Amino acid sequence: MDQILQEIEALRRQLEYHSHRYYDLDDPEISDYEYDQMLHRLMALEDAHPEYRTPDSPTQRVGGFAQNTFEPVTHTVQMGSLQDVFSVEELRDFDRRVREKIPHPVYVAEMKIDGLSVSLEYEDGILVRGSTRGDGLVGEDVTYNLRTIRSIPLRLPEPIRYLEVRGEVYMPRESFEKVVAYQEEHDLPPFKNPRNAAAGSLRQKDPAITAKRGLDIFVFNVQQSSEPFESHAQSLERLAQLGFPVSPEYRVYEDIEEAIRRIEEIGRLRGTLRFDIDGAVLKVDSLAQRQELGATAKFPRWAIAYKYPPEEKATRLNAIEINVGRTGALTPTAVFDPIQLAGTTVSRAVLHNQDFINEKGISVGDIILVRKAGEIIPEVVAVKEHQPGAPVYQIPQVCPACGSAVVREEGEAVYRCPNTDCPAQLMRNLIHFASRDAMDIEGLGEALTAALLENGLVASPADLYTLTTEQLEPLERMGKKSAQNLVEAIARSKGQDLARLVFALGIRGIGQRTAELICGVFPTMEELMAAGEEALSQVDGVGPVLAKSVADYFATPQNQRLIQRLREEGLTMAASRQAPRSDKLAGLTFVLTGTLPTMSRSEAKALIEQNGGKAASSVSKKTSYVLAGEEAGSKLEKALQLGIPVIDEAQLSEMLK
Ligand code: 0OX
Repeated sequence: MDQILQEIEALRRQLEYHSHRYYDLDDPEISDYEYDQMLHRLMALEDAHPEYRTPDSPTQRVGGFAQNTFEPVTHTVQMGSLQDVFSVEELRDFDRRVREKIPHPVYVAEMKIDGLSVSLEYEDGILVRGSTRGDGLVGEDVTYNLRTIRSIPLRLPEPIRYLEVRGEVYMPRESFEKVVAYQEEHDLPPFKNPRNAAAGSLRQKDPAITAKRGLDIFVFNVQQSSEPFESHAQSLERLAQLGFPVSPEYRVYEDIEEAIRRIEEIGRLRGTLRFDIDGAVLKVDSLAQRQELGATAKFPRWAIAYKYPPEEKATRLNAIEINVGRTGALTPTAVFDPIQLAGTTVSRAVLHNQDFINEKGISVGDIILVRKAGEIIPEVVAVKEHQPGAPVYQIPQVCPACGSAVVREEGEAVYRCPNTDCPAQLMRNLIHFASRDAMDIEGLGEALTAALLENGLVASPADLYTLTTEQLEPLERMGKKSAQNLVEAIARSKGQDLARLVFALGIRGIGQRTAELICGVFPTMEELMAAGEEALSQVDGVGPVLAKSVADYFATPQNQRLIQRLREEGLTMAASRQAPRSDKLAGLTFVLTGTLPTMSRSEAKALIEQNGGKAASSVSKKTSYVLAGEEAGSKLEKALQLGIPVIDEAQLSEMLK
């Protein structure tokens, strides 16, 4: 046999063995470093000899060579959905309807995992395709992403001719917390809840990103199989035997009341689980009886979903904090004794505005009811026990940051601090100015901005551009290198185009999209400043309110001075002619090397950045792709060594289509 193939197969056997020791036995024999080296060697060999790549190779767990196509997949067996009910009485009605046809049904009660339904297809024991549920009839091919989920077997212990299983991909709470921290640290848009995070992760083009998100799965149904089954419970047992993680702690009942007690118990256990559930499912066990019961136009008659009400807890409201936002809006936040809700500890909730507080009659010291309705941010439902005699909380009439008298404009629900020099507003403004979608100044986060303000180093976004490494170095947790990096990042941001700058200015109501629309019509700062309310309101997608907001902003002398200073510092005051922005490359890091056929390196870099990607200067394990042209040198070699995929200019263009 070919020597290369022999080495490939030996590496696969070793990697499978060590992965089993690490993940299943929690008893590794080799270091992570040694494991990674073997894996990268295998990746490099498979890259060099794609004819030897197999769908069950350990390299499939980390992604890297292929992109998901999201091709439509027509499900051979429809992936139906369940009828939802919200009361125990409706479960009894369901049982009565079942018993009209089946006098003595056996039921299976399961948890309803809050994730995304997927189908996994195995041929001769090999996972050949995985797809999302879609509308139940047609889903999308996400095979490469699903292969990165560790608990999904790539190869079954027996070469079963054909098997299609259905399961729910979810993000365990532990993974979710890590993802939240990562997104925050890298100024990336946050996910609302584990379900959204799982959905976003499964819909990544690049499986290497999915691989890092810590997804997991529970399977709960055999869709099709070359092996016959008589009951659901029997099929779940078989799936467990084949190595699938099956529906957790499912139970079998002959009495509906016992099944209901179990469903209520699952409801109480909800907060203690490693994952989110949004209900319980009750299913008829016998597959023949399922046939007999059939389905309505929408749902099967043999199964039903019971949805739990959002978990609520009582706690003491200890304080109400007031935060001053970028536009001066005063937002009250409830601070209460920590409680466990949906598996996480919470101690704060937004109170929105004075009307919300009045409506619920909230005072500090009250016992309040808090719930988490699927979102990270919890909400105050009601006051449970009012502190006798305490008046309803009033938002202060002066700004807590600068002491200016607050104003509430007609038709607005919020109080605002009118002082544009207010330190709290300035802080929010600077953070927004530097954020990823605005000027994208890497490294300028909340803590550093606060330090710059406290030390009197900046009082306006324009001051950022005069900062020197000497001024930065003495700041806490700031070394020579990071000071240098920050100064460079600030200088780089001068090249951002007009739309980013306009968004960065933080004009009230002007988001990224509106800024782009406006700059499409007024492509220079001069034209934009001269435009006036009337002309601005003619821009497609810009109504009179936004037009007024922009015109007012540029009519204010203080803002005109800011623009003038930014111009003097050398910021770009024109819209770019480059391809439109997208987030197609979000989360991907590229390293450029060699001469590209049609683009200069800096054009390619701008293109990557405009589409949400990053361009780095050296190849490391964090590199997603090396973009190589002619006469590529050591970076290309390094990429091959590390098994990092190498693409050319045409492939980059393909990714942007
Ligand atoms: C879940 C879940 C979803 C399978 C065939 C028709 C009903 N989210 O955990 N669906 C089903 O059952 C489907 N069971 C589950 N456990």
